[in-house]
This record gives sequence, C-alpha cells and structure tokens, in this order.
Amino acid sequence: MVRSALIVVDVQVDFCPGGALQVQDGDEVVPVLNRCLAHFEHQGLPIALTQDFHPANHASFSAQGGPWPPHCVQGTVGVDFHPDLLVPASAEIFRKGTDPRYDAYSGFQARDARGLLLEQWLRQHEVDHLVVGGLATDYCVQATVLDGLGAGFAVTVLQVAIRGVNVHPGDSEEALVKMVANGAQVLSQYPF
Ligand code: VGL
Ligand code: ZN
Repeated sequence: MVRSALIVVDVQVDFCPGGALQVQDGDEVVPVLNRCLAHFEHQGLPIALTQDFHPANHASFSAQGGPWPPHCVQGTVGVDFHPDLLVPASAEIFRKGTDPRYDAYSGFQARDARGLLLEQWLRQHEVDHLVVGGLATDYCVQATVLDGLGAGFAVTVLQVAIRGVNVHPGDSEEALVKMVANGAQVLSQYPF
C-alpha cells in the first residue's frame, strides 16, 4: 500500500498578492489546497506545511547582497500563512531559512518545532508518496519536489495548486519540465 502525505509549500502572506514577494495569483492556490487539506485530514494521512521563516538580516535580502526584497520576516504579518488557509490541527509545520547566513528553498531543509527534518518526520510516518502544492513553483516547490525525488519518494505535483514567481518568463514551465524529467508526476486536474 502506498502511503501519501500532503506537503503544502510556503502559502504565506508575503508570497500572495499585496505581499513583499508576491507571486501572481498566489492566493488562488488557497481554496484548492483547502480541499486537499480536508481530504488528507479526513483520510488520517500526514500533512506538512513549510514556512519560509527569515530573520530580519537574512542573507537572501537585498540589503545583504541577496536576490530578494525582505520577505517572510519572523514577527511580521508577511510570515503568516494565508489567513484563508484552513490548517488542520494535525498538520506539522516545518520552518526554513531561519539561519541568517544561508537561504533554504527546499522543505527538506526545514525543521519542525521538535527539530525534526521533514524527511525524518516522513520516515516516522512511513510515507512513500508526496502530494505537493504551494508557492513558488520555480523556487521552493521545485526544490522540495527535486529533494523529495532524490530521497526516494514518489512525488505528485498538483498543477492547479501551484503558482510561480517567474523572474524570467517561462521559469515555472521550465521548473515543471525539470520536475517531470526527474520523475515527478504532474496532475493538471484536481484529483481528490
Ligand atoms: C521562496 C524566494 C525566496 C519560495 C522563498 O517560497 O518559493 N522564493 N524565498
Ligand atoms: Zn525566502
């Protein structure tokens, strides 16, 4: 029996329209992911949410010579999950980018409140298949999917539940091609 977990990547205020590092139509993933969250919760399957969680002096910010405007800063509203995201009580939250010196796009670099890495937690829950949605397609979703595949998980990407930054036009399409080339299954229709 395949055991699936839902991985919701960085559905945070700063990555949604009006946020500090807004992704076009980023908030459109929220109702879709709410259905996924309810489905996994109902099935009693593991749910992980990743959260970009930077200190104010993070290396990825332009003031420190990084590529991004300040975003998802600890203690600000922008770091919060989208207010309409229905986070079940059973969901585990994994934070990343907490070290001011290094950026961390992948959920596999994130830790829960006990200090567990996502992979350790997934192994504990005997998961072998990841269903992934969230923000942003061309950064943290891509990195999480590629690391998941590299760690030996089967990975399904929900195309209706991801949006990209597209610093360069086509970045999100390119990211999807790369994920598929590495073994991910991309579902273009809502599956549950
Ligand atoms: C992300 C850029 C910087 C993401 C995080 O969640 O995709 N992108 N930090
Ligand atoms: Zn970040």
